[in-house]
This record gives sequence, C-alpha cells and structure tokens, in this order.
Amino acid sequence: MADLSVKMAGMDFRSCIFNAAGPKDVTLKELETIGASRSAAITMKSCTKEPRQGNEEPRYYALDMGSINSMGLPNLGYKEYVKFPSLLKSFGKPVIASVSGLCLEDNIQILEAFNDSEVSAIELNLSCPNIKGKPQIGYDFAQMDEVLKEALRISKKPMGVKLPPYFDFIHFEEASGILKRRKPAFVSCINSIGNALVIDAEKEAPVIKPKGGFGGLGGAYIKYTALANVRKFYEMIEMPIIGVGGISSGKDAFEFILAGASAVQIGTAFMEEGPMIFGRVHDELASFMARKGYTRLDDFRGRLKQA
Ligand code: YRO
Repeated sequence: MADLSVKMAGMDFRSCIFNAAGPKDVTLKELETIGASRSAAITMKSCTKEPRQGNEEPRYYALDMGSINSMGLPNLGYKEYVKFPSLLKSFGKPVIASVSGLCLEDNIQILEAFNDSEVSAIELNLSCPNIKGKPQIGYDFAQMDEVLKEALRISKKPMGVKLPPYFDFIHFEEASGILKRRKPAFVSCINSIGNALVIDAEKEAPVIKPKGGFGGLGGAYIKYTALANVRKFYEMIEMPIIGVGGISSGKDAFEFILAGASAVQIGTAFMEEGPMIFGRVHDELASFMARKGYTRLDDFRGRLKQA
C-alpha cells in the first residue's frame, strides 16, 4: 500500500491530506469531528483577538462546482483556540492554528499566546486587512514584508503563511522575494479568489447577503488558479507548499503534488461532503499512485513534465 505520509515544518503527518482553514472548524465539537476523521491534521478557523459573530446570513452558498462566501471571520476569539490543541491531543495529529488578526498588534498578541500553547504550527492568514484603506496584506508587498518580519520574530512555533491567489508573474516574483528573505516554515496557497459575484437570475439578486453579494470563490472553479500558484512558488522558492483550492478527488490531490505541493488541504469539498472526504481522497490517491507504480509522494512530487 502506498505511503502517503509527509514530514514538513517539523511535523509528522500520517498523510498529505487534511482540512483547510475555514469550513467547519470553528467550535471544539467541529474540530473533534475532524480529529476523528482521516484528516491528517486538524486546521482551525482563522482567529481574531475578540470573538466574532461574522457577517449576516446567507453568507455561504454552494454552487455546482464550488462555493462563494463572505463569512466575515466568525470565530470564538484566539483565547479559545489557544486552549484547543491540548484538548485535541488524543487524536494524535498536528493541530494547526490559523491566525488572522485585524492589525499587526493583534497578530503579535495572538502569536505570543500561541507560543505558550500545544499548537503544532501556525498558518498566518495574509488575506486580511491590516491598515484601513490598503489592500489585504497579501496584495501589498511592503505590508507583507513587515508583517512577516514581525510575526516570524514573535512566533516560536513553525509558522507558515496562507497566501491569496496571484495572477501576474511579477507578483509571484515580489512575493517570492519576501518569502525567501523571511523564510516562513511553509506556504499554503491559495485562499479563495476574492470578490466574486454570484447572481440568482430568478431572484435578480446576489446569492449571499454581505458586501452587496461579493465574496470569495472556492472549489473546482479555482483549481487551475491554485495549481498555477503552487507550481510558480515551487519553481521560485525552496519551502514546503500546501496546495489548497478545488481538491475533491485523489486525482486532484495527485495533480497538486505533481505541481510541487507537499500536502493538500480541502475546503469547499469538506463543507459539502463532510468528514468522509478525507478517507475517500486518501484512498483514491493511493489507488491512482498504485496504477502509476508510485509508492510514495517523493516519487512524483514536483515532477511535472513538459506538454
Ligand atoms: O470570510 C471569511 O471568514 C474568510 N473567507 C475566506 O474565503 N477566506 C478567508 O481568509 C476568510 C477570513 C478573512 C477575511 C476574508 C474575512 C478577511
């Protein structure tokens, strides 16, 4: 049987497949469900300093091939997520905290609190406002450099970054330059494609309520953008890459690993299918590899051929 285990950022993962920050990972009960599933890690919802209800509903809408959301960071506040890793210990898998403070000071306070927790790693969400009137951190390279510098100085945990999608090769170069200089423990790409608009033609209205209907696009719609981001960063930087965006089958996972991903996270498809998805994608990937004669991920990771 194929060995899908991964060692990355000082952690041991029994497989390369686990949940993405966002869907069904807000409460301890939801996190226990992920713990009991075949997800190789437990990723927690992005947290802020204060608890948040998030935006008004409907704020998530499932589509034929994905989803749109404008959740608005509903979460219990970082103090709860600092406690959860020790409560999730019995599952014997890495617990990853997603940190999404609303400004640098908040991020520093949250990261300091996680230093004294049993969390395995931090994923710093750069799709976040930092200074009002400026783009999200991931789209403002001066801010990104500053936030990464400070966050990495504070955190004693393996800390990676969750990146928004990039679409311009110059932006990959700028982002790569910062990542090479600041050296996070890993890079997760991509977050949802921002500010899409899905319209219900019968109702003549958007399908979600917040922000006039604008929200992050996820799922199969964004797979090819996600693959491109994984591949570009694999070509440009030497650090583990976690692929996320549109993975719902073993073949999808295979494509991401071929592009260079060390592991993959599942967001929309977990939201839609529930916790059985982790085992299904695992078994499908193992079968796909067996058919190809591969026994471990290193046999094909990054080895995308020319067309
Ligand atoms: O709305 C969210 O909580 C959300 N949705 C996403 O697809 N990606 C995210 O990173 C977040 C949290 C961060 C933010 C978009 C609300 C600033």
